[in-house]
Amino acid sequence: MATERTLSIIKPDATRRNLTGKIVARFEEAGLRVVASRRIQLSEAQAKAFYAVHAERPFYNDLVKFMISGPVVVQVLEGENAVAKNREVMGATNPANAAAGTIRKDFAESIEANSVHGSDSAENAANEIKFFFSDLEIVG
Ligand code: YYY
Ligand code: MG
Repeated sequence: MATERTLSIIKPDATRRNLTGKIVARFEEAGLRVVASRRIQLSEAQAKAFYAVHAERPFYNDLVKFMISGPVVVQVLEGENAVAKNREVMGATNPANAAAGTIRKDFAESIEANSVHGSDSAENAANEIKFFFSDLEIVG
């Protein structure tokens, strides 16, 4: 498996509790390298567009409100099998179902305030990375 890139977002519940460094350490311990990083306040339009795939789901409006409730840290992670590896380190969407030692098990507050986003396929990763970063901002 060649080196791959994925998009990560450290969500507002985690930045609010000053957990950015602890979460980045989990990525680095798993062999993922941070090759781009920016702390931003998402606009409502950006959050809606980023999660457009979920627009018809019952949780969409609350998810958008949550994602704009405070700063987020958007990052590009690089490594062997980065998409799957990041999903493994993150744990299941619902922290109640997340495996021991995962970010969501250890830090998430709820299924909504679940501390991190990670791309779920190589194709989505490419699109999500483009959503936030230009090629010049990614330094491998
Ligand atoms: O990729 P992942 O973040 O693990 O889950 P998704 O199914 O893509 O849902 C995106 C996001 O939506 C999830 O991280 C929290 C929120 N959400 C929710 O609030 N309630 C649900 N029943 C499902 C998802
Ligand atoms: Mg998802």
